[in-house]
Amino acid sequence: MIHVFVYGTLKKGQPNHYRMLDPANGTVHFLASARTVEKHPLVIADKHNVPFLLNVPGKGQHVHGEIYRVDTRMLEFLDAFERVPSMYQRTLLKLVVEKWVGGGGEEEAAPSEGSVVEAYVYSTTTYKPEWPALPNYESYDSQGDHGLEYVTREARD
Ligand code: PCA
Repeated sequence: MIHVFVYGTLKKGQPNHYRMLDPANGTVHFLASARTVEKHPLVIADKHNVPFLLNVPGKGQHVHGEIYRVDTRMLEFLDAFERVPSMYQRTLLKLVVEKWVGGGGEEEAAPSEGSVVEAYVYSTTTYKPEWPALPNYESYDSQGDHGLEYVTREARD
């Protein structure tokens, strides 16, 4: 079972979520909402207003996101889309389950609320020196009060 925790534009309602729903990219099943066990800075950076979870545990907030079960094809798609390893690095992260929905047919024991699970996350260790000082967020929303709307891949020049 491959589990991926998404906290940014891949979440439901965010600009890249539809890419996970395209069967050509593989399959996903939503499993749970969750938060990072350790605090991490989630910042919005670069000229395209891209969300990055900085690999700086202990700083920032307990970041909220969604855990999905994905197949290897989807994992390969996401790695390519997130430009691993140059833009993001995919690492395992500990998460506190908020609400486990599960589903998708395959038997998988449902962890209770508050239990700790591990999933892959697209975080970055290769950030610019000023990024840790940027405002950080607990839960990413491209349309949030910050006004830093995400520039989609298609809209970039
Ligand atoms: N996509 C990945 C990492 C940041 C982003 O926008 C995600 O949603 O988790």
